Amino acid sequence: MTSATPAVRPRFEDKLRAIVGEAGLVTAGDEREPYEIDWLRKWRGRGSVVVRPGTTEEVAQVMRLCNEARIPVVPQGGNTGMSGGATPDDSGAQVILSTTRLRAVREVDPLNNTITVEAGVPLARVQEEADGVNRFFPLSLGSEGSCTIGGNLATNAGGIAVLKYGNTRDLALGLEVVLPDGRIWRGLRGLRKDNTGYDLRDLFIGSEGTLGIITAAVLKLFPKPAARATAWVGCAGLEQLVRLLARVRDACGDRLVAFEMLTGPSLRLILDQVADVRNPLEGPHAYHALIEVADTRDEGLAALLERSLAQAVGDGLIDDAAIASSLSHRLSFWKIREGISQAQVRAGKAVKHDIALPVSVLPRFVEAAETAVRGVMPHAHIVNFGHLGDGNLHFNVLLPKNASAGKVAEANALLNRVVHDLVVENGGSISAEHGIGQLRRDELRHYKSAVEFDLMMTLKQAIDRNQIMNPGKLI
Ligand code: FAD
Ligand code: 2HG
Ligand code: ZN
Repeated sequence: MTSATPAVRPRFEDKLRAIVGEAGLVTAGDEREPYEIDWLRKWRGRGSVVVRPGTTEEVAQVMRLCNEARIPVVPQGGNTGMSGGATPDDSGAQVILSTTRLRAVREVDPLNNTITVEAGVPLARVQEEADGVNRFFPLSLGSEGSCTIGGNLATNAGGIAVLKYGNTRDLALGLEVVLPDGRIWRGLRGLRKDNTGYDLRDLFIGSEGTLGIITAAVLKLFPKPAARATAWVGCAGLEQLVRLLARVRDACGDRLVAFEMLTGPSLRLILDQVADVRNPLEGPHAYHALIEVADTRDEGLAALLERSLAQAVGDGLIDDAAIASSLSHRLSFWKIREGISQAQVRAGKAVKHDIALPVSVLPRFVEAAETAVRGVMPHAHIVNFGHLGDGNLHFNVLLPKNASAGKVAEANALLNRVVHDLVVENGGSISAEHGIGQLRRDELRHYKSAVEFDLMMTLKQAIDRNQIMNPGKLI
């Protein structure tokens, strides 16, 4: 036996500090707090430390260290996710890995129509960079000022332009990913064609931080629209809106970019909770749509939309419509639509259902779902709105602000079962765009077939052998 004093092992934190420097570490409790609570203020956890690497190599070293020490890692981008995926548990043992210092725009290539950005770049910055070279990046969400490209990819975010451009998965060409053991997959290819085996890119998109850290991506750019026309429509029922959607699409083709829906009660909630918004139409309507068409050339776009809507009013399909007459008028329509999440947070506690169904099925689904919800909760405040054009509804139920955590959990379980059973019976999905996170983890287990779940688990175990990536989320 040696009598030498055993070397004191440097604390884990010091090892992290040696990799990322002082600027890359947040240790104090009050400074950690913004990373430990989500945007909705629905989940609160406690991390051991927040680490903010500044380069892919630093991410790789941090992951190697955590993997060797078997320390769980919770990836976090802008922390705007709606499923609790970026919040640590309350053990105080998990490291929060924030990508907010991975902020470089590595390349903009207008000839290849691509942009290569690091994961922590906010979505709005990508839109601006594209605009700067006369191109367009179409992903658009209410959170675009704060959410990051890494988070968009990890959740496969949807938003308002999916019906024309697809979701984030459709907008990504290549990825760079740090694996749980610290190896780096350098897949930043700007190719439209690449048939070289299993599609690893698509495996990481939508994996919600459970398979690795996305550190950079090559994204597609598009021609910049030169003209837009925007309308607000009121009508009596969802059936009418679905028929209007088909008509506008027939008339405008792929110039139709957005077709968003708000029920009367959803609009009421926004008007009550959000400052400086007003109903674009006279009088109440059971359903509203915000419709936007865009084109690279302005060849009577507004007139085309106007004609199509005038005909729909004439045929009694819709009751009223307003076309935005200026940019500020257009933005006032979008301000209403984008106020809905904040309005829910201000007014109560929402039980959220982020569901997708075939568009043609939506009217009968909504009728059945409203009846079923009222069957178990007669006075339910249903806040139903969403991206009608791509079949994605946010069929939420708002509970009072003072509802206890127990009551919220109880209502969540009860309403999830009622709504999700109907979704699945109608060929739909229990998560259209917000992902599974911790919110729908039990629901995923409940509804996935044994084969599908087993395949997902096999992939998870193969890539994250020590199960350190975002435990308790998704799978
Ligand atoms: P975070 O919230 O930080 O993380 C989300 C998930 O991704 C977590 O599981 C996290 O672990 C993982 N993650 C984050 N970064 C990485 C990375 N680099 N590598 C690996 N995993 C990572 N969503 C929509 O789809 N459509 C909408 O219309 C929409 N509107 C919204 C409006 C508002 C007002 C708000 C607050 C949110 C909205 N969202 C919407 C939800 C949210 O903005 C998106 O899910 C967004 O993609 C999350 O990005 P983020 O950077 O904030 O990710
Ligand atoms: C939206 O469509 C977002 O506005 C948020 O996806 C939905 O607040 C919600 O439930
Ligand atoms: Zn949405």
